Amino acid sequence: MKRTLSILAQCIPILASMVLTATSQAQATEPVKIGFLVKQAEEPWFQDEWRYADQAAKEKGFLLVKIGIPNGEKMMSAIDNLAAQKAQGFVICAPDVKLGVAVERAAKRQSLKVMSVDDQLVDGAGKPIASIPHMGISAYEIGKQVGQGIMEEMKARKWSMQEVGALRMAFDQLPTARERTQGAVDALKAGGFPIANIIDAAQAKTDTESAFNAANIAFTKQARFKHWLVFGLNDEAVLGAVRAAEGRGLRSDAVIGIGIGGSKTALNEFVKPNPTGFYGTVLISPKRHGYETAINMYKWIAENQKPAAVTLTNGTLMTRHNQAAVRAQFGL
Ligand code: FCA
Repeated sequence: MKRTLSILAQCIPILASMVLTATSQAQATEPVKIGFLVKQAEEPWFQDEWRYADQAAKEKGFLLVKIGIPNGEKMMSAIDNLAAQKAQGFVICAPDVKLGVAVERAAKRQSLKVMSVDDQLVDGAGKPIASIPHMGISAYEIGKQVGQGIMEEMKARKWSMQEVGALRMAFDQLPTARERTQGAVDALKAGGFPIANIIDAAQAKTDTESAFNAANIAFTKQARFKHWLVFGLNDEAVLGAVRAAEGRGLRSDAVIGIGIGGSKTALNEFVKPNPTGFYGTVLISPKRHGYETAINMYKWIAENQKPAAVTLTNGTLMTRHNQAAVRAQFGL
């Protein structure tokens, strides 16, 4: 009996170490799986982001799970779904930044790492959640580039500013949208544009259709202007307004619109044989936002390297004339 006990005692550490080795092997071989959740999967910008995130997955050999999350409910079930599939983390552009606390809580509960892209998540008081790493655009600066671009083109056309309206396509509940259009407004003011001629058109959503509807109302109310400048948070906002202007007979000789993005929405306009009121866009980088965030998340999971708290990317004005060169500069 004594002998059996002593053999057993000798075996325990061996058994324990076998169990430990098996567990750590399981952890080491558990494939890295990363979610990439976006609020508007049909928007070309987000399609591009996904495409570049896929490239990162291929390069590093991790699995990428792409899910569209048009509302809070879909977002919460996507996070649960990722946990059920044993993902270790996700990158997110939420349908509403005020869902920030819910995102962070769900991620913690499921032991998932989380970082945000494009739209920075905020807490109940509207303050950015510093513990969630973020990659976004330098919204105010990029907005200023938009404002300077439309002012320059307006001056080149020698329009009399008194006859020009400037349409701000507004989506003010989203901080990055507010900052972008504020940058443009400030550039207009700095260029001497009359403040009274800046007109707001509030969009219900950030897509082309909502922009079209909002702009139509504004154009009807402000029929006194002969020419229009148009700016907003993205290419869809400006495109919707440009289409609404066309419906009222205002074409490329009467409208100067500059968007933000530079994905297919803008490129489709540039390849049309005749220029439209969609004069240009500030190209931002879906490659950095898709590829780099996915790589950052991978390194966080596999190498325990937490991404920088905030990374802001910049943009370059692109028109139909310089599109190829500017895109090449961005490695697109
Ligand atoms: C926001 C906008 C998108 C895109 C992105 C960088 O999420 O809604 O259209 O501009 O920022």
